[in-house]
Amino acid sequence: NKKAFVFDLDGVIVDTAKYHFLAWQKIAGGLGIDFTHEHNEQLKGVSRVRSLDLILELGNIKASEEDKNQWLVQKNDDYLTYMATMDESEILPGVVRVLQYLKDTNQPIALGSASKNARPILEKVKIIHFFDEIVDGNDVTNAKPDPEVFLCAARLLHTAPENTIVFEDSVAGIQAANTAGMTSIGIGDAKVLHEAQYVFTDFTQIDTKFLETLVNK
Ligand code: B16
Ligand code: MG
Repeated sequence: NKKAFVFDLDGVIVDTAKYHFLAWQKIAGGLGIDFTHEHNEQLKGVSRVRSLDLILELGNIKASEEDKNQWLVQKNDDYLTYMATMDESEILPGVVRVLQYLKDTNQPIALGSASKNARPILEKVKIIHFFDEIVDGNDVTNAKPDPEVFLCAARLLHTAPENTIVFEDSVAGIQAANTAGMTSIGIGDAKVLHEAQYVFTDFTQIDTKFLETLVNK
């Protein structure tokens, strides 16, 4: 059966979590909220709007839509400034080798990300050419753990969900892949990602033999 491979962006292909963190910390700091790395974990895979709501909940702050919109713009402006400095060195270890193997064996590849900045990031780190389809925060209405983003990617790649394999670093993303009936592969901490069917600390741990079994499953 023909397979398809879907990659999350932040935390899977590039380590942008640190930039999201710095940008959110500035917003939170301005509001007198103590926003830590631990809090940031809970924002992984979560949309920009929902992330702000979670930060405001943390500080017990009720805000007008106007204020919220202004903070969302500020946060993204800041994030874009960090993004401007990104290059190939930000690609996480082992990612290119896995993408190259899939390309060499003619596997359909898509991006499935909650980020609205996905395309420019892929361009900046120079790996956009690996992707047959890109589904991101501009294309979907329901954020992970809703399976919409991955179902949309599978549809565009003309592959059934049960033949689609998802690489994800967030709990919400693993849940989305599982709900879609896809094979979920967690990238990160096995304790955090215990709902995933397979977990690897990073792509250097994924060998060609494992990729072959996925392709031929
Ligand atoms: P943006 P992913 C997610 O991307 C990030 O994990 C999350 O931290 C971020 O808030 C979200 O994208 C929205 O990003 O502000 O750039 O639209 O992990 O689904 O690739
Ligand atoms: Mg992610």
